[in-house]
Amino acid sequence: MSDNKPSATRRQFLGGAALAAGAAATGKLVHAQAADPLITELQPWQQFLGPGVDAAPYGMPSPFESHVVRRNVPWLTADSVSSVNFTPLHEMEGIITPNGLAFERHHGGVAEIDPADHRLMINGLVDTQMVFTMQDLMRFPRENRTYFLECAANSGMEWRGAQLNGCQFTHGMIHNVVYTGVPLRLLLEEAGVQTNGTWLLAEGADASAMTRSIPMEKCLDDCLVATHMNGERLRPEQGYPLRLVVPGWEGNMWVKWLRRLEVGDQPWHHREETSKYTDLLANGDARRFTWVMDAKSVITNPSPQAPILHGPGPTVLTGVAWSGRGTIPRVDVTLDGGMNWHQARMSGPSFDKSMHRFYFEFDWDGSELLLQSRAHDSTGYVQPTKDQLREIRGENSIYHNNGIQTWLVRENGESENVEVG
Ligand SMILES: Nc1nc2c(c(=O)[nH]1)N[C@H]1C(S)=C(S)[C@@H](COP(=O)(O)O)O[C@H]1N2
Ligand SMILES: [Mo]
Repeated sequence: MSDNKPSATRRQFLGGAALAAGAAATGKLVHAQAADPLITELQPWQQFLGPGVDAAPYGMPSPFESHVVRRNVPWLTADSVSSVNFTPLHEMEGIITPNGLAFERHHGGVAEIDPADHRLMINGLVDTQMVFTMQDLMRFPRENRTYFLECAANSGMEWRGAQLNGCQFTHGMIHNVVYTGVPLRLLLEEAGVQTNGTWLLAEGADASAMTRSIPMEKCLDDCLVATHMNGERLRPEQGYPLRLVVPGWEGNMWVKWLRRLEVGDQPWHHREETSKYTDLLANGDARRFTWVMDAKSVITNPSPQAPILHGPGPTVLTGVAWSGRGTIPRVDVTLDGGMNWHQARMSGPSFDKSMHRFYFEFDWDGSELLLQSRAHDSTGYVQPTKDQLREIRGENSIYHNNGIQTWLVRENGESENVEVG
């Protein structure tokens, strides 16, 4: 390394490239510093050999990314065994949630199960009761599909007004993962569902023995019994070695550590389903069995945990959108609390019942902004405002809040969770 200082022509080239990219995006120049010592001077990491290939047999993110973690809100639940933490949406790009960042929701902590000791049983109204080992399951044809999982309580704290300061906490009970699994239909066909078998009870092997009733129609449609997430085995937190995937439906039905499937002719009565997983309507009636997650979106940057640090000028806004009923062909964004809407640019794969990524590049004049995003799904449904939802459901709801989120961005680039009337 005799000459590590870039030549004048190379420096001009780098500066020129930066200028061209900035100009293409916004028509304004990004100012590159002429003689930045970080590019003109030899740096320590250029002078020594780094660790070799076996330093981390299972690789981890850069130590400079150590702030990118799941976080919880300690006052939300009494203890961490029956609790929840949140995906750091404001630190992510694309549509896939890395396995180590997928939020967790447990009712009895994480079960630690040796796959050699794990069994899946199918009983009830079937021709043949069956017990599968993990090896048995791996002999069925499997599929790869990308789906979001959203807890029905996501954004639940926001019903009465702006509460939590950051999209991680307001919207982070969601993850989006490529699952590998056996279609549930194939296992049910193997056991032979009897004609009066209209419901399925799914049971987990954890201490909470989480049980959920699912209509047979959904089970035979697109549910998976998943073994892998994002190319590797499920994480213990996500139900290793086996979890039920119920695409587009609320997270509590996606039973983890799946050990038993019982076919019945009516739904089972679950303690939680009647008390907790029920939406109260404004007139006091309960809205039961509302399983599909309606279209929803949130701007992840800028947001309270992700202020604008660069000042006025070219600014990239981004966020995510999803629908339990299909794809997201379109997202609108507003910078002024809904007076003017602009169509955002969708980027990345568009899968059914999966997260979608959107961008909106704009020239920030440095004045206050009221940012909102509004998702349209492939059925034509448009994400409602929080007030529109409250008209139907009142203020005492907890679950299924898919209302439009507002961030107030101040002149200094910091932002906070607000509501506009
Ligand atoms: N066995 C079992 N399955 C479970 C739960 C549980 O506590 N035990 N929690 C449910 C709830 S309420 C949600 S929102 C999702 C959360 O999935 P995650 O931990 O992968 O985020 O799992 C569901 N499946
Ligand atoms: Mo949940």
